[in-house]
Amino acid sequence: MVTALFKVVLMGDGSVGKTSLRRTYMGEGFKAQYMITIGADFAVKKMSLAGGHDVSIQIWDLAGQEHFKSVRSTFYKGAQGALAVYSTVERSSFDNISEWLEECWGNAGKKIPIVLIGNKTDLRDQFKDNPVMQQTIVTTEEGQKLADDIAKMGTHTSFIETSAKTGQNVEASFLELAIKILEAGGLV
Ligand code: G3D
Ligand code: MG
Repeated sequence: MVTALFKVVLMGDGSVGKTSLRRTYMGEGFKAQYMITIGADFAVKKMSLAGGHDVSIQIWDLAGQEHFKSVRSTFYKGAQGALAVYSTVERSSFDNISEWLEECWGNAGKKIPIVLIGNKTDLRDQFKDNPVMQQTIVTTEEGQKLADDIAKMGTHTSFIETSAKTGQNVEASFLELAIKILEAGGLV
């Protein structure tokens, strides 16, 4: 049985839905604390996992600072896991995931566990028959392939597709990350 507090970071391009995922997960009514110095905020949520593990996760979210690499390095310090988020209707955000990983692992000082998240599946469903959108849509197979490639780099990795709008898989994403962190630490 493990009782722990994990620092996790939400990373990915602006507008992919990081803050929405955090809000959907936490529910209304929580107050994030804002770290003005590094342009990030954080909030804590407790979860109970199978096997009697009680973990709290402190979720760090960039507050609109995605475009300022210079302020982000401290954001990753001490992080034990990361949600790497892209939008399934914006291919450029998918293409940029490898840069986010590099930055994260570089600043965290090790290859911390990753849950790769393809968000906005509700929009992808809406756009699936629209020929104009086909080039920018990222399929489930492409997401899974990228997650497999990340895992091959020697990192505990999962892939989940979400909609912060409908709530689909949002809770599962944070749970999955907690499990990966426990696995990486040899705790389960
Ligand atoms: P960010 O924190 O990564 O920058 P935000 O992203 O959470 O601020 O989301 C950017 C915009 O995308 C917001 O719209 C938000 O409502 C929308 N969004 C986030 N996730 C989803 C999703 O899963 N589905 C849909 N349909 N929209 C989503 P606005 O209009 O407020 O800028
Ligand atoms: Mg945000």
